[in-house]
Amino acid sequence: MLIGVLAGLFVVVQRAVNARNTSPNIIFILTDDLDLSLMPYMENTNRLIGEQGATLTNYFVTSSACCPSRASTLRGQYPHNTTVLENSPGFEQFYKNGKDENTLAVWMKEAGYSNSFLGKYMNLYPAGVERSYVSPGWSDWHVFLGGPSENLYFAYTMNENGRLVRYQKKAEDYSTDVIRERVISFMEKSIWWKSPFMAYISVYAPHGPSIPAPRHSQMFLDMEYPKSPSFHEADMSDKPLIISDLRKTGGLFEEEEANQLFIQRVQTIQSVDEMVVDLVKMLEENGQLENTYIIFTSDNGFHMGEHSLPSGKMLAYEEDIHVPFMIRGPGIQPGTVVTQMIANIDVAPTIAELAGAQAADYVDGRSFVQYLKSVSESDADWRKALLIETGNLVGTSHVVSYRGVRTDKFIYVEYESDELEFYDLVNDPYEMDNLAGKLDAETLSALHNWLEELKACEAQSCRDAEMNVPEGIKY
Ligand SMILES: [Ca+2]
Ligand SMILES: [Ca+2]
Repeated sequence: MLIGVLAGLFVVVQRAVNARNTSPNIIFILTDDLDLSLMPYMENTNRLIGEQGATLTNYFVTSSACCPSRASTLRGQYPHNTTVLENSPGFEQFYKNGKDENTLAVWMKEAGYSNSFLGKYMNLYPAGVERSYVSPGWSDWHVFLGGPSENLYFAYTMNENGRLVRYQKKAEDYSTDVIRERVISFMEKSIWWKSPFMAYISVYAPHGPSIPAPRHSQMFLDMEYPKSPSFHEADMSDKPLIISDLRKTGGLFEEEEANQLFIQRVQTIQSVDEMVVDLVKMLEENGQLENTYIIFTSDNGFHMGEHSLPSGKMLAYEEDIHVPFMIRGPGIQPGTVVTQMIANIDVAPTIAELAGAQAADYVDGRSFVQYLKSVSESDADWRKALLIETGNLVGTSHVVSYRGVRTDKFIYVEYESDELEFYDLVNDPYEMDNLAGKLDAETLSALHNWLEELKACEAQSCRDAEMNVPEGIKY
């Protein structure tokens, strides 16, 4: 009898608590330059996020350069609409063009959320503004001050809610660990105030120079980089000159160099993997785990010797644009696999829908909540293509930008130099054989016109253009 009354009372109290806090919390973990080859070494992340929720097997970034990707993620727009197509001037461009005034954070704030940004906001932040500047919508702000030669693991400066704090080189200054402390503290405060929260955790790991926390520096020393068939691609005669030029500039990336860099990258992400354990534990202890979406992804991929290129990113090859994405949370069945072609421009509208917030009208992307909550192989209403676009590539003697369109079957890329690439992704998934020279004039013209439509699109016209696969593409 007593137990029955207590249980009844518990239900009543629980309902009252739920009424005050029914909006789900959002934790968004954005790594920097983490590519798919590293995922087998994120054991806790796989176990606590991926296996407990959904894995997106066809998730892409619409630009594989840091700043364009970050701007697209925050606003749900293609780079030509965020106006950030390059890493420099990066943040300054975003701010100057008024794009920083309205991002996901603002939509979430309007829906009653407390929002924290931790880590790397945008390249070269805070160029063009006061060093104490905090972007609109964020109630908690712990952001690296960037610079032309960024090393944001040790000896960096952070804007912490308007106060500039310099970190040194001691073990406890390691940036991923500092972020972990700050985010846990933000979550504690939000839970105490019964405020739904969004924590946007933007770690620097494993961006180069990949420096692990001291406690991880002796781990994984015997690892070998998993080399794909395109590693040291022997016949590069099919590739555009810009690609050959990148190769000449950097020299051949030797197998031993690839192994060494891979070891450092695996070591550097271990602190992120540990953070995931702490976040889940903290949520569980506070009864919030079942009311929180946790997302893990990366701002761009990375190549290390594929197509005989030196290590880097910013290109339209799969290694650079295809990145990991996993999400757990209310209504998502463990083990869900989402195969639709989803991109960083979809993240902001998706988080908004999960949170009950209103995304801005300017958004180019689409919410993919429908695929998280019920498994569907059908993509009748989903996009058939994605625009990939990047401005001037840094570090080359040629100033080159490109635009490309990727479907499930192929990718077509136009460089500013008028050089073209076309890969049959079904029969040539490693992009070894550029077929652009073999396409007939009609197909080339159809592809070119489609790309013209995509690269000028805005909001609904982007979603329409993504559906307009030209007929009669022969290859
Ligand atoms: Ca990056
Ligand atoms: Ca080839």
